[in-house]
Amino acid sequence: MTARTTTSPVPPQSPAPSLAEHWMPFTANRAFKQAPRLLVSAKDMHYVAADGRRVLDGTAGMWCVNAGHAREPIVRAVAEQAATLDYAPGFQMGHPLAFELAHRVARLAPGDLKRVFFTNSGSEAVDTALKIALAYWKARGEPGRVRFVGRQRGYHGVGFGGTSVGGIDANRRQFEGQLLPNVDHLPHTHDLEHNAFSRGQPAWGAELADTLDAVIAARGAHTIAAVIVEPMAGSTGVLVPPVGYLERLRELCTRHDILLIFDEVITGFGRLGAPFAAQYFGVLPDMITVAKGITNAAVPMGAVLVHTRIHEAVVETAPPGIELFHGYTYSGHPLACAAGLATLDVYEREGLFARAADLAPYWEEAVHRLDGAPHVVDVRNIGLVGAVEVAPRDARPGARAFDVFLDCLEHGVLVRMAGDTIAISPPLIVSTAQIDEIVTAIAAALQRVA
Ligand code: PXG
Ligand code: PLP
Repeated sequence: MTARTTTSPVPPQSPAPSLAEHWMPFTANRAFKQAPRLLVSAKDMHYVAADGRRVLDGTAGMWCVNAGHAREPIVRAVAEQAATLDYAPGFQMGHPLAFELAHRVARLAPGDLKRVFFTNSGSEAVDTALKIALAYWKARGEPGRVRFVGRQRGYHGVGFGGTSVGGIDANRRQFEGQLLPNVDHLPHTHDLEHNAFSRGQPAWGAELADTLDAVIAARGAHTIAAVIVEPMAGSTGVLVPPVGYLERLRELCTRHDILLIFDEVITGFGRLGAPFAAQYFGVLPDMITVAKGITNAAVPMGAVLVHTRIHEAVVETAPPGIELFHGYTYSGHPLACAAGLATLDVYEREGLFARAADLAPYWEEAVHRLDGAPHVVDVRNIGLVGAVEVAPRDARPGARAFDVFLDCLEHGVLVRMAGDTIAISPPLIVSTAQIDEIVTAIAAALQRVA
């Protein structure tokens, strides 16, 4: 190391960082670096951009900042934890906060999903759930149950497991031929012919769940470990499950003794106005994967909520020793646990899940003001989630929605695009005036874009 010899002070304005080295995730890197969009701070419902402009957060970051940004109790909990116990090994050692958080999460969980395995992301939660499913069937003496069933347009993160059960073509194409074998995909449930401009759950489409029956007939139930679906598909552009659809998936899985996994990375922690979508829809899966809102995104964390009967088979009846050969350096990281506990306190103290439920009718009315706006082919909503689908421009899928995103950002509102759909999902602390502001910005953008 060379000693610093200069005595000149640090320049008051540090130079803009080089953009070359950071290979950005899911980003058109070359275009971004030509015209970067940088956020430098955030508080409650707003970001501040690098040029000093305030931006209203219509997307809770990326569906994760459910209590709003930089909430004081969460900031304090993380800071204090960093100074108290920054890290503790999680294998064959523990620290109290991980147990406390697991207990608190289990209290919110539906049914008997009372065992909690911590990960650091939704992707890791999904891969963990798939591995738990395999371990469960081995423990149960049915090692031939190795197949997974996902769904077209499903998003389950970017691990090899999640990519394999996922059904977004663009995410699979670069890795074709090298994903998990033994995966089938159900058809997605998006059908504008029957369901355009639905409010809440669309009426048509429960029978789409019967395609699972065909997969079972073709493969044999004795080969299928688990079915994994997002109860409401988020990333692919907000696909709301038709009335009766999830119930039918549950019935088929129960009848054939197949595990049902709900991927609630987006829907967990209040997005629909209940702790989990499982409670919102009244359908009980065997495992739930979560991430994002579990810590209000202040520190990365994910988890799998597991039915006690699965835990019993894998853990309680195993020979002495390690029961599941799986885990992460940062499973149950102290900072994430501190953030999680403080986050659950904020949700509870402010009644944010109930608040989301109370706001949902206003939200629905507001979002459907965009019915009939230029280019719009569908508007849909559920809980505090809304989606505006536009007709693709020429043969360039996503181009028009991207322009809407850019236009809204220029006018101080952050929305997301997923293909040709503009998705909105504000923090659950959003005001009705801010809901209006988001919808007005999208309406104005739709008037301006080509
Ligand atoms: N499952 C689901 C249902 C998700 O939505 C993941 C797994 C993966 O989580 P991690 O933490 O590994 O990213 C997700 C993540 C978007 C968007 O714009 C959605 C996600 C992530 C980033 C952007 O829709 N979902
Ligand atoms: N526990 C937690 C962590 C919560 O977030 C909430 C709701 O926001 C509750 C309990 C109680 O739920 P509710 O306010 O809907 O009665």
